[in-house]
Amino acid sequence: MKALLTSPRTAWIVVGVMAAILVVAVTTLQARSATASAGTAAVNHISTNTIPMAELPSIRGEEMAVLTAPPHVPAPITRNYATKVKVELEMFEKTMEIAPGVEYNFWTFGGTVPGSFIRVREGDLVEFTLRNHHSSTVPHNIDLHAVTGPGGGAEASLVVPGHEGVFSFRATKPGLYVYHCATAPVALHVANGMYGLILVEPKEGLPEVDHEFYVMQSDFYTEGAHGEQGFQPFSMEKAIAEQADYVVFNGSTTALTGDNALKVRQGETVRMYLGNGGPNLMSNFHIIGAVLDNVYLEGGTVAQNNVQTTLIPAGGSAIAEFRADVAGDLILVDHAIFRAFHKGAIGMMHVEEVPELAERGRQIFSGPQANRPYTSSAVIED
Ligand SMILES: [Cu+2]
Repeated sequence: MKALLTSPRTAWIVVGVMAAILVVAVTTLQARSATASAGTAAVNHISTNTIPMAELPSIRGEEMAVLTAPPHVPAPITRNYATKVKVELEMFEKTMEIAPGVEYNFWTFGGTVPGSFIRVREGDLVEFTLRNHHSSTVPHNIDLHAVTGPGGGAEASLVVPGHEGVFSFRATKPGLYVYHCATAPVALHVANGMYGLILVEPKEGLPEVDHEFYVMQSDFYTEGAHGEQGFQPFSMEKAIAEQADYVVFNGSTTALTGDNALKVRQGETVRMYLGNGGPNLMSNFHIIGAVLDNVYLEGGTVAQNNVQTTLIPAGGSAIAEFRADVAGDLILVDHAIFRAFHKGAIGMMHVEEVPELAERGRQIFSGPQANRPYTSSAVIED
């Protein structure tokens, strides 16, 4: 370069070539930028066309919402019009067993973990009254993932102990949604059990089934190790490290086992409203001994068929449907399997045999046909 610049003529040639390169580069950049903005415009155009403005149906009359404790679900909605649904939900602290002989001070929506199941219809106007019992030690609120609006209702519903707050929202989008407390520190409120599910039933309804169940997974962090007896305080350290002592369905290791097992009869259809409160872990939901015929992934409106294990994120849900074709016990687990057998994420559904369907069941699954000694000819070398 130094040698080239010794001659003024050569120097001008170099400058000329560099200027030409610069012009080409700038032109190319301009062309790319034009293409990019054309692309952005096209995307915007598509998105505004594919999401039409929802028409809000007119509201006729009003009714009180029926709330249920897990594993129960309010009856399907038979109305064919939108109404004002009044939900009244009270929050209070309650010490309950998280495992046999292990007590935990849960913070609850309605006295259960997960909280009361809420069922409304697409288009309904939901008037929500949130009450914080005077014995509570802290303020609470509610963020419903079904709400379109700031904080999912959190700011509008913040109440100190002994107060109630009221706000309203339109259930514009059908699906199964998580609700949870969103009062700072949010993670602490969620870790103590403040979550539940709200179903916004599509206006055309859901196909009729024989049973509907409400099952929600969550993880808990205690000062003592899993199974350590007595009252166990919350461990912030383990929660931050995501080292769960308990991973459970419906708030305890025994909520769905023994006498609490879900019960159906052979040939009956089942719909499960599944949720995951977290606070940290994803649920790898699986039913040992069943294939899920339909799974509405992530609680939305599109169903996948013939699913073995469905992933439910923390703060997410799924709706699973199947028919109990074979009699016997089905086992609900988180298929991150140490959680099932060592941390509590296990439940049972007992399928009672129906005599007329017994033979059909045996054609689908034989049960044991042989168990006998045999002699192997294989030689195993070390
Ligand atoms: Cu709270």
